[in-house]
Amino acid sequence: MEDNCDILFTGSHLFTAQGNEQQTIRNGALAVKDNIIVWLGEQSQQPERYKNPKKAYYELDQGWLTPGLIDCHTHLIYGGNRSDEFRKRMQGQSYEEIARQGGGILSTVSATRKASEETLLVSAARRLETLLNEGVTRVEIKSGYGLDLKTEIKMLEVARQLGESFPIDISTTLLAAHALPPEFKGQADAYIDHVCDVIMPAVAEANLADMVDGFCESIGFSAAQMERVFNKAQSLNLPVKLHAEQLSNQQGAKLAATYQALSADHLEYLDEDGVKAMAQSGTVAVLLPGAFYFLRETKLPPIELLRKHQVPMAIATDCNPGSSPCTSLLLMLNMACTQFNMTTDEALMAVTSNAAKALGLQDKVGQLKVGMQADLVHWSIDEPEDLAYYFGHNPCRLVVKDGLPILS
Ligand code: DI6
Ligand code: FE
Repeated sequence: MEDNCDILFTGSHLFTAQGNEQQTIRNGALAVKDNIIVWLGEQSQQPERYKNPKKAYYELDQGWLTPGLIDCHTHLIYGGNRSDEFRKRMQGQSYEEIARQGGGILSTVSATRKASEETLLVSAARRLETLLNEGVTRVEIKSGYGLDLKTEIKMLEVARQLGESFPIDISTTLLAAHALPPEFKGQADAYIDHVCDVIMPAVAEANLADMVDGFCESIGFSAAQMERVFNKAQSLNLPVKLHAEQLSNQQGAKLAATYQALSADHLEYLDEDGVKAMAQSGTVAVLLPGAFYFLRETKLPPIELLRKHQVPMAIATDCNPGSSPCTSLLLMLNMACTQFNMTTDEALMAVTSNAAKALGLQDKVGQLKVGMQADLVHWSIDEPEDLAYYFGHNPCRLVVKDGLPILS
């Protein structure tokens, strides 16, 4: 039949992440054609024409079908690791002290510059597979451990290659303004010139970055320096986001909002002015419970204010060797609830529709809705909130991506 579908799912409940009365559909069915969702609803209402799919029919045994999860903030590609630094921190040194002594981000920069593309690819692929096994179908990956043109490009090329070789979509972000490289010591403004005049145009020309990010912090770059990066990004038509208010309040979120940033991330030290600015510009608050936990931060991000001003909240792993060596987005769901006092509903939206928004992809992924890309996960859980309730447990049973089953 002309009007048939390719893939049909029945026998499961649906968590749509639409945030309306269609948020959950009990005893649902969902039909896919050309990798796009063409119908979803109660199984009893299913149109006749979708009953004999051309490619695959999944008769699921209860459980829940959700959109593929989205990890919207990672530094997944890096050389070496920093367990030695963890040892030092556990002996009393702080993250900032270690950074000021030339360790921290710069030690990963040195390891990443030395690593071959192949080495970076293999180690990042392992981390990516772990995410995929927990139902993650899109991952944002930042550069930022090269801090020179050659290595920033090497990292972004590895990110693009991962997207080609894995059944997972990758969004790439240029984070050249992550730290001051040793060859520019004492010359932060000159490095920002180099980022704007050399690195950004070359990366844009090669179409290697979907977005631009920076680290606005006393151990990173000032708001004035970030503004220069954002101006350049705007002239290259690249959307921006920002690591803001992680260790102190630098008014970074406000600046990011002025540039219609897709997201401002971390935000432990964000104040109400910053929250209001984000609400106005529609900037997503990306919260990173892994970094909060691993750095033993005690200042909580202002969840109550974000809620009050209706700023959309996302959660991500921040997977990186220094502040969050974590590859479990499900664990982040649990920690967003237990540590940040997010509700289980907020946590679920934070890894689906709001995470898509943080990447500017809210019209394409992150919801079960007619017209959306068919990135689908089936979980053996009784209720959607079980995804936030369990920790150290993976109820993912099946991922369907690009029309093909990945796990079972
Ligand atoms: N904040 C973070 O938590 C990561 N980057 C950043 O700007 C950590 C990066 C690292 O320590 O390697
Ligand atoms: Fe980060």
